[in-house]
Amino acid sequence: MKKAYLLSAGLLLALAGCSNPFADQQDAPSTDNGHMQQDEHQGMDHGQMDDGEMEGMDGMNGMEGHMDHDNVTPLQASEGIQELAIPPLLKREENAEFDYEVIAQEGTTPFFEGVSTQTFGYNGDLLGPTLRLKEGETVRVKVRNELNEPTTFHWHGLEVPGSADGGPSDEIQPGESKVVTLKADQPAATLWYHPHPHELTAKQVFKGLAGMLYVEEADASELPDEYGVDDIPLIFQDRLFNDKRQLDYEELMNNDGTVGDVSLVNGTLNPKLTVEKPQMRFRVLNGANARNYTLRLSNGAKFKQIASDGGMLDEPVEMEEITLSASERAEILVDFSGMDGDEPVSIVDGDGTVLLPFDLAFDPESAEAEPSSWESGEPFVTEEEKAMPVSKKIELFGMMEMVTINGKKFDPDRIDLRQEKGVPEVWEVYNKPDMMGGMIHPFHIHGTQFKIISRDGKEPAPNERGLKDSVLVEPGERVKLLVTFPEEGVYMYHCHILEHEDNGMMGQVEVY
Ligand SMILES: [Cu+2]
Repeated sequence: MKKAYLLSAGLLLALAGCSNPFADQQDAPSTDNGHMQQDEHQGMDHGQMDDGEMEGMDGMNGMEGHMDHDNVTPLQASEGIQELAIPPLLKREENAEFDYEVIAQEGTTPFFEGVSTQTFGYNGDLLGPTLRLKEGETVRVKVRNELNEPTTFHWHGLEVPGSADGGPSDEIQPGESKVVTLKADQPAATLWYHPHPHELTAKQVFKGLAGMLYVEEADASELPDEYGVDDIPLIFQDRLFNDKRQLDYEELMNNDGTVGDVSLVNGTLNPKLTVEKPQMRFRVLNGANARNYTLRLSNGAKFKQIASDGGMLDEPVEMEEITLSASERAEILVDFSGMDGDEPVSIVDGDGTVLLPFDLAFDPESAEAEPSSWESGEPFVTEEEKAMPVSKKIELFGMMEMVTINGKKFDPDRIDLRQEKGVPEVWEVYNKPDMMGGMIHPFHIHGTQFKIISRDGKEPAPNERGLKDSVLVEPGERVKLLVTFPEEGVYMYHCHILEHEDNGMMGQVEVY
């Protein structure tokens, strides 16, 4: 259970102003420009260690800052002041040698009254536009680095050759650009893109680099699919600001995962969402550096999960809450019809903190929604697949800077595993506990959408019967994955707590 913390009073004052994080991006839907000021941030549990303190850390000394999952900084509730920003759609280029252009750049974002917070964004000040590809479509994307440091452009969840994946070996230097070819040769899914430069990933994501990447069905969908109307991306992130309301990563970072008390959804502080349609599809991304979210509806209503990281579930699964570790996605359908119109409804976190209040633009009691449903044909994992022997073992271990996979830290010059293209193998991922019990590690593999065969020998929950590229692994847990790489190249596999990744909790698999 989370410990209760007392937040200092007077956290939020509503004032007028403008802080739509996509204000200067093309095609940004207009929003109400509410604005707010925040009192001193609650900088709990973000102790830092220097290298000296880390040495000989075999006991309990120097553990301040360790992300004990029972002791995570609580989030401040949304006051529901600003309409949620919707990332604009990335516009297709005309008369160019490429189809899309994505530029990593610096900017400023007015989260707080009278303060310009230095941020990073793609084609704008914060976060990035949504890139939509059709199933089977091939596009050429020009990527350009206008930051003052190297970056890469990683297409998280897209099954592209290693050479197009944007891993740490694919750095683009400041001022440079290149064109990558992306083929969306996989089922419709909610993916995302973010930087992946060696030891700079956590900082660049923390400062604002992330965008949604959709693979969409080639044919018309039965599901709500009007972007920004009844089909809405929700990027949940927590951020920690310093006394000057800056995202000074070097000052604020925590080697065990930088967590903050400030909740942002699509980069909006204190968001609310005006809901126009009774049946809504939310594409939820945990875009945090480290925090796990457990999301539910404040009125206790159930919702349906329809997709996991890599596409549609076997069948829609009715849920009361969903837990997503860093980088995981879920598509959910919320049916507002029949809800009590007098009772406010919000998306809340596990401890009940309001993260996204809804403002219903219709009377839910008289509204009707057409529920979507389908039934699974075959079992998601066949008996044959379940009987396959484990051929690759992954052991996740450690915390803070002392994180390893199979006892080793990342070495760009070392290939850790090899696997043949198109040949499925069973990976067993074990999260080895330590003397303090251990912590959750979200395990991500590039270049593949895998199936979860089992968790500690048991079938995964119904909402995990869908393709995945990241999986939450509890301390002491053994998760078996069925992994197939459809393309060739060198791919990363790593913990998606971005500080763990930067600290070397990463390996390389060569697909031949
Ligand atoms: Cu980790």
